[in-house]
Amino acid sequence: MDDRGHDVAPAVETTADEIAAMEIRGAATIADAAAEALAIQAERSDADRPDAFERQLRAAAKTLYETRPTAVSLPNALRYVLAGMDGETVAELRASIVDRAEEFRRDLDRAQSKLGSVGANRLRDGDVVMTHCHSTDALACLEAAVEDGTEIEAIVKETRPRLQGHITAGQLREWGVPVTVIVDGAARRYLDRADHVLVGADSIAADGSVINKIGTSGLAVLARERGVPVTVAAQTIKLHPDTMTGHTVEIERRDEREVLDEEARAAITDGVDGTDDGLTAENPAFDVTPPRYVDAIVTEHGQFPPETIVTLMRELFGETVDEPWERSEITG
Ligand code: RI2
Repeated sequence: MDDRGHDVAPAVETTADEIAAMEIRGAATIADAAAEALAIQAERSDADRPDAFERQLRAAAKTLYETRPTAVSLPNALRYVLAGMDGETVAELRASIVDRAEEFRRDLDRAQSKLGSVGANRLRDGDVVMTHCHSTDALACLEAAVEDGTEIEAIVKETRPRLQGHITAGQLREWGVPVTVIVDGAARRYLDRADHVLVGADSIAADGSVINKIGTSGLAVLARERGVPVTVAAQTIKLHPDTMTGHTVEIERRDEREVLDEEARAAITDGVDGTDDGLTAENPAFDVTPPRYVDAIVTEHGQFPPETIVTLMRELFGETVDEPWERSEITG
């Protein structure tokens, strides 16, 4: 039971906890896990009436929705799967959710590989690509380039505080790509050697702004100064439809201990464990890169200048979006 008295399957709670703790991370992976969790909820539901089943599904979606606020792939995935809930009986409703989740996950996979081949077309033999954080969409471009036989090298920013750059480095080495890992502060120096900056996105706003791991905007500004093009690899599940109606994207603030753990804090304060020692750390997980610093957004529908992305957004999402997990009535 969740705190509103609805039965949420323990496996859904586990997925939600893993997303919140970033054991499941990365916008596409989160979307995939959320769709899978809804299918599990449907399969394990003990509801004996259609209305009870629908309420359980909405409660599960809400539990998942409330884990992390910035990657729009999460609500987009939940919305998509719930929109497919259809039937007169619990058995029909269950089958509709399971099928829809499967379709969503298949499409997600396909979109990433399509996007990868579009992104790979931007790369030439001998190119050096600078990356930030770990994005499966960005890596799909590099994987497709490697598969095409394009010789590339990577400069991988480690990406404080959680060092997701190490995941990128590991993946690239598996594919045989020469990798140089640098600290985030070294980016400007190493941009002299880079031909591209390639990053992912957690959300893309209607004006073409890119919301991605903290540090992306600074990197993009430096890249512009150095004349290095910035490519954002993002499936359309990263498009944030609410921004078409004036909403902004919430930037997640994570625990300050990711920046300054207890040991580091004690070293700074000389062990004085005061509640108000005048020392705070802040940990915004994402930042906003204005469209003027982005050269292209690469999607499964091709590449777009950021300022034109709203056209695609309108086409794919329409003008309005709702939050079905907040609905109390039954749609039948
Ligand atoms: P894919 C990550 O956020 C990074 O910001 C990365 O660029 C983005 O998700 C997209 O990842 P976090 O979950 O969907 O590490 O391209 O905070 O895998």
